[in-house]
Amino acid sequence: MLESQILTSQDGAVCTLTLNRPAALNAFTTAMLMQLRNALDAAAADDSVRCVVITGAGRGFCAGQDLSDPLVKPSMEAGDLPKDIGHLLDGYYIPLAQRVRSMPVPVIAAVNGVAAGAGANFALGCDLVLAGQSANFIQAFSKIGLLPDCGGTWLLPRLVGRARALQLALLAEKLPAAEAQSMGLIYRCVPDADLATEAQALAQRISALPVRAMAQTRLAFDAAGRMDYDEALKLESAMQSRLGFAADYQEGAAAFLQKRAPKFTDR
Ligand code: T3D
Repeated sequence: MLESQILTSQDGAVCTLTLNRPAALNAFTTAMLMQLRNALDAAAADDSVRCVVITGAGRGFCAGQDLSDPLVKPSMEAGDLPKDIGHLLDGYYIPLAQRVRSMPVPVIAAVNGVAAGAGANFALGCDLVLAGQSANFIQAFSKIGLLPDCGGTWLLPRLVGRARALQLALLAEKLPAAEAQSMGLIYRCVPDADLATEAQALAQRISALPVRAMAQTRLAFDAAGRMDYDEALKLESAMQSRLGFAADYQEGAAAFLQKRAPKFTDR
């Protein structure tokens, strides 16, 4: 039987998904994209999960789309018709990117090695990106005549500004994790040997916090990006109103006033 291309494990309230095609630097096949989305769906539906960590097996995080996948492999014979890559994006990458962005709990990318093309932008679409010091981010698309996908056109200018986004996308150079941190592309670069421990510790810490409010914060940030200031203020009010009725706010505020540790349960 074929080994699963996504490994799932759980420690307490933290679910870890591992991209598992190490011989190809975890490049995405269509089977893997489906399995990853299914694993995220399962984590979203499981009330015992309060934080998700995504990492890669072996020396890479993800080398982007597997260019040998029959769905995208270029025609090498005269007379073959080129394939429509848009179908791949519509059927696999868009639902995956949207799934991450709509998770009811925070998602951490633990980037353990190279993250290229859609692999880089998939990581950057997660809520917090930790990377090992030897990891690199590469917007590899321009090298093969494509533009940044898997959310790249939206994410990059917002994360680092237009000038740097164009630098990354046009030149497609390796961006070391430490530089990615200093330009604000990722949350933090850590020593390689500490990455897994740091990612799990962060996820465990988050899982004890009000995760529903965190997921709502992500939604509000994304929505505010499409609004003017007054609209964003109104949205904050509407969303805060709903959070104010939820158990976590009652618990958090009561625990503060009673000088005790809170126990958060909303999701
Ligand atoms: O049609 C479409 O493409 C639509 C979708 C687009 C979304 C995208 O993600 S486009 C971007 C696709 N990704 C790339 O172009 C990156 C290609 N890979 C590389 O440039 C390099 O592999 C890396 C810079 C990522 C790493 O270099 P290095 O020297 O550390 O490793 P390597 O030797 O190149 O790769 C190791 C193995 O992984 C190798 O296999 P082998 O020769 O040992 O059997 C290599 O072929 C394989 N591999 C790496 N990336 C891919 C891949 N196989 C298939 N697809 C890949 N993307």
